[in-house]
Amino acid sequence: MFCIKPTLLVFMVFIACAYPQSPDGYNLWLGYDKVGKPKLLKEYKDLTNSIYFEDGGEVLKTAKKEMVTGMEKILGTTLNFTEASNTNNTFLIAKTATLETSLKEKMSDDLSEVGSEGFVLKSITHKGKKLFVLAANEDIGILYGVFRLLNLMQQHKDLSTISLVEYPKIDLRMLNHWDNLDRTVERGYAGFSLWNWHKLPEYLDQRYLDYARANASIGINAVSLTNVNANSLILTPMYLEKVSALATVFRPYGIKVYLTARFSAPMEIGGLETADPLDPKVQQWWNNKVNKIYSLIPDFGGFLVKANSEGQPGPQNYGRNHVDGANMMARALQPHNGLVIWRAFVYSEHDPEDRAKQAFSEFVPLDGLFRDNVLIQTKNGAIDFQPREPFHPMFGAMPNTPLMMEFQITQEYLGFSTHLVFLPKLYEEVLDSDTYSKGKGSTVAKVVDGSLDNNKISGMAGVSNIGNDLNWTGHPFAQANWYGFGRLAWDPYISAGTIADEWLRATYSNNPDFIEPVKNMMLNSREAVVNYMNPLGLHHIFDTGHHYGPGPWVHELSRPEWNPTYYHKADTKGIGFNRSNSGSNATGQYAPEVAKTFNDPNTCPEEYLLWFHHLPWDYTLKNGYSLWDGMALKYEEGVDQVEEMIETWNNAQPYITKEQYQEVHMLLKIQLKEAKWWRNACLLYFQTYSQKALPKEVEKSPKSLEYYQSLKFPFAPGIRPQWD
Ligand code: BDP
Repeated sequence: MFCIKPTLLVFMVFIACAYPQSPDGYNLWLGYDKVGKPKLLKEYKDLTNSIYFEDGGEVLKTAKKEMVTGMEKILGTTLNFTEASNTNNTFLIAKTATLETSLKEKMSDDLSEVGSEGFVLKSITHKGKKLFVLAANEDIGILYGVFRLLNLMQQHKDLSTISLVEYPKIDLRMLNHWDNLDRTVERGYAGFSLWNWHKLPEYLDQRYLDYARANASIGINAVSLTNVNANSLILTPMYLEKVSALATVFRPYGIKVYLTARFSAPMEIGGLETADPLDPKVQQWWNNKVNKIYSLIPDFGGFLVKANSEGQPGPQNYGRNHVDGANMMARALQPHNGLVIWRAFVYSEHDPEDRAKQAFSEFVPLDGLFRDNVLIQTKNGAIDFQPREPFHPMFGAMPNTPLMMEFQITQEYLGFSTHLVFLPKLYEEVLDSDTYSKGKGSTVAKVVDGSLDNNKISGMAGVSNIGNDLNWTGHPFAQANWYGFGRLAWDPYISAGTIADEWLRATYSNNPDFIEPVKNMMLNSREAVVNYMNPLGLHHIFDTGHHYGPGPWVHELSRPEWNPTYYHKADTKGIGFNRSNSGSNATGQYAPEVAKTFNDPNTCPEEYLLWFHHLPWDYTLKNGYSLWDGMALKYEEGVDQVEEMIETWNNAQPYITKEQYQEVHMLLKIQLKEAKWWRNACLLYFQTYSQKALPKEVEKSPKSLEYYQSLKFPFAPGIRPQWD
């Protein structure tokens, strides 16, 4: 007879419980597995034995629904709610206004700290009994508190002594979708756009709701639906009705909708002859348009604008500046409390100045001139979402203007959705950078959350990596980047390690034998991609247009700063862009302490070396290797790191399903192939200048440079026709 040993049975049950509900990835980090540990389960059941959940509007109702959905799965039992609060309640969920006086007094310090969106989650002793309390000043705080509680349970945290006082450090926590009206997604690698414009407004896809749930669970409270390379049609009545339908789905989750506004819309859809921001007819057109939007969407967030950047129309077409343009829209939005998010991603082909300096030169003189409801959205670095960039010098340089951080979650320059790269490491590095604008400790995080300069409003945006792929983000691990962005927008001081830990537990398993190695793999993955793509401060050496794979040799594009050769400047003497005070002096845009460090190759952190310096091939690196050898070894290290990732994932097999293993394994194989492609192509190309042999540790390329240069990818994903 076939018989399973009891110990094996226990082991099998344990493994089965470790599987998330839906191995296809659709549930994201909201899979809510039943807690397998009996003691912990009992603790959770005791805490939630008798629940009073305050009744209220749609956000509170949503919070209650989410609690039921999540907790019933986690506990494997139905929840017991009481109509009114009573002394037998073990768990009380209520807003400050309805708390009984003695409880209110007990919690008043905490509640005064958490503002309108925060919450207090505490296990206290009340009238001689243990009471678990979730309290907040507003409905939305309760919703966030419910999601955090579920998340803590998913992580199997002990709640019996919990005392959590939480509130978002940043006001606007926003996703920017670069989705076109034809459902293609610029720089999107996870399928087509979620927004089915054709079927809206009548047909509301379940995904809209699941998308809102996921966002709210990590505190995202704003979404811009459309591409920054905007189409004016989105502002026409037909599309606004569709937008309104989406806003209605998102509202119960505390999410406001924003749209990208094309600056020339008054001409394209309004029949005006100009879009000059100082023309009263133009101002009136925007006022009317905005009024119409608010009549359909009373809580509309505002406009996100890309103007005079990469060919987009803007105020400069009429001899005006960014202040004129942004303030015109701000005037229209102000009566409705709407915001203008004006992007600082500008550079011009007619401006011979180093591209890295141009945004600063254009915007810093305008500090303090924007209206109160304008935020300037600034990419994390001065070029463009590279695998590594020093922080943008505008951070810290505009104390009288709220600077909103723009990170890219979609992996345009980080291997699309085929490479496993945990981006919170990148975000953390930027946020922790010290601008020195008000002395030591003036970190980018403090600029962005507004605490350094006492800004009235603050924001962080992430360019979304979401599409209609079954698992939302293409790569299962790219979900962690969406999750991590949300967590950092809520609190820019949380560590990448904490985020990885939380996400792994909520998504895969709580088993420490799984968590530790996989977490390390995630935390090292960003450095791996830097090593095999852009080590030592190299940047923008991607193939043209689609940015898929290496193209350091590209030099014939019409705009000089679109050519990789502009950025690496390799020649027989050496490599790198001299942005020091002996070169373009981009370093001069930083505070003197930072500039000093960057100016000298001996003090410049080596990860930024070739960003700021053009150095001879035999320049000696800190580890004693020549620049050429050191660079080649970095490329090799990147490839080796991917090999290690594959090994780590192989060892993780016992803790995940076969499908989960297989999916990431196949993707890692592609990543390895492409890491080798990067190493081989870049080293062969740079070798034509260095004329030096590769160090023996570096694997030789099986193919020639001509082969790599001949590769063409006309159908690489994420591109829009005008970038061809
Ligand atoms: C670049 C992208 C381009 C975007 C642009 C932007 O290649 O598709 O339109 O950024 O941020 O990175 O506006």
